[in-house]
Amino acid sequence: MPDLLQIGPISEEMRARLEPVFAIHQTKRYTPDDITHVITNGNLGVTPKIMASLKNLKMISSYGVGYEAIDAVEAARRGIIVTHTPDVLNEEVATTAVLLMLACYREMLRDDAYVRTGKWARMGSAPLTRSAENQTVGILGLGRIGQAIAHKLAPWQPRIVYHARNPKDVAYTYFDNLTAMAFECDVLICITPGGSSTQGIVNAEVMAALGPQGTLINVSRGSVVDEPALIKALSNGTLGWAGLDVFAHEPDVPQALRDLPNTVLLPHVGSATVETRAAMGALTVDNLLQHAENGTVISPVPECAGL
Ligand code: A2R
Repeated sequence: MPDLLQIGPISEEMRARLEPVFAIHQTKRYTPDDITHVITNGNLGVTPKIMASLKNLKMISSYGVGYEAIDAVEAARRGIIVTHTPDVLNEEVATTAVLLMLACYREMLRDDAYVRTGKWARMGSAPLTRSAENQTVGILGLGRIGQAIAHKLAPWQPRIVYHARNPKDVAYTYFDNLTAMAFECDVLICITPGGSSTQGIVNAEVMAALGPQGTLINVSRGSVVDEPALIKALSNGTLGWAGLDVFAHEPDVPQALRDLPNTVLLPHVGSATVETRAAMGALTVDNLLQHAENGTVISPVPECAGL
């Protein structure tokens, strides 16, 4: 029976499918040389120290699509296959992005409070909001989820533009410069991977280009947006609104951000529905079971695709 190191929680359904095949070890009690497989998630990953200590490691199965907390290049160099759970969460994260955008445009939180606090009865109709129809929406990262966001926005008839490392074979307009794209946009939706290549790429300059009537949506990683610059821009009116599912130091969200009325804030729940989390758990386990059976996997990260 191969030995599996469990980093982070797993559901009962996942455990029930793994237990007949793997001896599961918790992080507090295991013998490093025994471990051939690791199950983890996108937030916890595998630290370089743990990875280096597991001399017989063959495979890491990570729950979630982002895997910047795992050194996949080093894993590939050692012949360790890393898998993740792409695609099964595309629609859910795309829905979260659209919800955040609409909530900002139509001031859902302000107007919800308008009813709850009795302002409606005291002061009459709520102030008008902005229409989300026919906006220019810039998507930063037009990958699997970015394309799902573009499709899901269709009923609002947006003009879609995008920035990624390379242009895609799509009908949307490509910008090779993020700031130049932000100048053209009413809304900027971030859905790139995290990690060093995207660290702080949505900076003060990009926010100023988006402008006082602009809306920033982030459903990718908190690290992609310069958070202190965002607080400043939202506070002094350089940027209009922000809808955020992710933050620089989760679960700590700066009080200054929480105090701003022009934000909608979610606790990193982009994919967090019962159905989608079950699908992510199933794929995480399927990768492990298939590897235990015949050494192949279903959804390797690109760095390990050739292994
Ligand atoms: O490599 P490209 O040209 O396909 O662009 C990818 C883009 N991207 C970047 N764009 C600008 N600057 C960068 N430094 C940069 N690095 C990557 O992000 C691609 O268009 C997109 C990522 O797409 P996928 O790999 O299909 O990822 P998926 O499944 O859409 O998930 C995106 C992220 C995850 O990594 C989690 O952080 C989050 O959504 O849940």
